[in-house]
Amino acid sequence: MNKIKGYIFDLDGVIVDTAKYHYNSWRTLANKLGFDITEEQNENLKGVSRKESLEYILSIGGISFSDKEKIKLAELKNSWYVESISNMNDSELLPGALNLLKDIKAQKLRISLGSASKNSVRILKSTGIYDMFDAIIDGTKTTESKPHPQVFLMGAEALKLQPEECVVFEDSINGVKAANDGGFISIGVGSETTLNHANFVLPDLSGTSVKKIEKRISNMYQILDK
Ligand code: B16
Ligand code: MG
Repeated sequence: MNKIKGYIFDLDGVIVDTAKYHYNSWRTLANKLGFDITEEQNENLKGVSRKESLEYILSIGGISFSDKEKIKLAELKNSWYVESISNMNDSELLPGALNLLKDIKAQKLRISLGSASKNSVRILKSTGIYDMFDAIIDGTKTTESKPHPQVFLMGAEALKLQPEECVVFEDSINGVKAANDGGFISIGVGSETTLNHANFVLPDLSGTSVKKIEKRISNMYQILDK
């Protein structure tokens, strides 16, 4: 078993709950186009890029637009989204996220972001955790969307580590698949049933620590070695 030296975090659903802001903004767009979207449909948008999310929304409404019009619609949604996250602060960090980040830093291990969002820097800065990241890989740097492992492979590379030396925290099925396919240890954050392909699942990050994560991983390998 490799020593874990790098911790790669998805953003929405792991560090902050921006899904509710995405939902409201997509819903406003859908309503303006004459239809509605449900919270269940919003689940399918988690971890999905802005462009692909728009395609999904338009498919729900059964409406087609030209590529140029789609760019305008995505920009419009993003302007509402950016407005809604403009007042975010550290109170919106999800339980345990800050403590775990501090623990990783204290142990001199490395941290990268691995997010689809093109607004990640803004969110990390407004929640006060930007400086804790050694690398930030997000939708402004990637060409492929999860479940493609690119975002995490770029994260490991930026940390100068091999995938086997890194864990990935993810709340989406596509993100867990991306981590697994890239050769990372995947830790699902959320429902055990939904994220059953992760190496293991935590309900959230509260109460966890580098030590506890290392122990879970070492137990996992002990079982595999038997
Ligand atoms: P933006 P993650 C994802 O974040 C969100 O879950 C997803 O709903 C959103 O469409 C995507 O970021 C792109 O976000 O419009 O800000 O570029 O989970 O990959 O951190
Ligand atoms: Mg996510």
